[in-house]
Amino acid sequence: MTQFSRAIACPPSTAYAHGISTADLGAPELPRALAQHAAYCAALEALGVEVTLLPADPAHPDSTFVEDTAIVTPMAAILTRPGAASRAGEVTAIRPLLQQYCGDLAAIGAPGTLDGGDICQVESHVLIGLSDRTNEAGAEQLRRWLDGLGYSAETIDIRGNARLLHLKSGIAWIGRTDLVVVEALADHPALRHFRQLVVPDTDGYAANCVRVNDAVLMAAGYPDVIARVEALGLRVVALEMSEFQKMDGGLSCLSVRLP
Ligand code: CIR
Repeated sequence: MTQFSRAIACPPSTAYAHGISTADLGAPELPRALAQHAAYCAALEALGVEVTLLPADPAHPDSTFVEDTAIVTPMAAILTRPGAASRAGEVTAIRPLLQQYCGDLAAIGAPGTLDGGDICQVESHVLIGLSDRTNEAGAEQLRRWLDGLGYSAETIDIRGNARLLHLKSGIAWIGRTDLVVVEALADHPALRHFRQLVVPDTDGYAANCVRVNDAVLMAAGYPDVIARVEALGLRVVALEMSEFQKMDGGLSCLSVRLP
């Protein structure tokens, strides 16, 4: 499977608490969020991933969720067009760095909108979530771009599922044919060829985990899900995510990972 050697992340800024949230878990504490972010970056570094930080950006409170701004494959990268108006400008910040690492960049254009959190890559097959952030036009632009790379794609419509902001809020590919998936998505036809580790709704937040090289980064506090992933023979690195969960953010959204 793809080995990651680099990642781009962005620390939460002084405006972090003003980001979009439906979680109803209270306001995030910035010092704690910064400590959790630093631990996340240290975990990536320990797995052999060199992390480059974008400057914290108070003009964009959600900019720490950098995954939503770009999709990177081993061959090429594409900038997204985030579906939330307050996040549109975030793409500008990552563009130069991504250009430096990936060369020429494609971009999703109007009327398409697309958030990276809706994109679940499984080697050369990609699951695209249709959500309140990613519309049909954005999904179709991405599908055509992926087709040009020789990738296949399938959409999963999560609109109407209030628990899922993005597709990857409820699904993660952790290697081979293994998916961690929330109950609500478990029977979806697009997932029929996968072995599914289905997590109960009470542990739904743990479904957003990330396979990075020989380990899986997972949210701490979900011992049952962690034990089941470990039972597949995988090493788990558990990370405190409370201050990101408060702002509807999962583990995957804190980085753009690059081969
Ligand atoms: C937002 O609503 O856009 C942010 N507060 C959270 C984004 C989380 N992104 C992700 O899971 N990929």
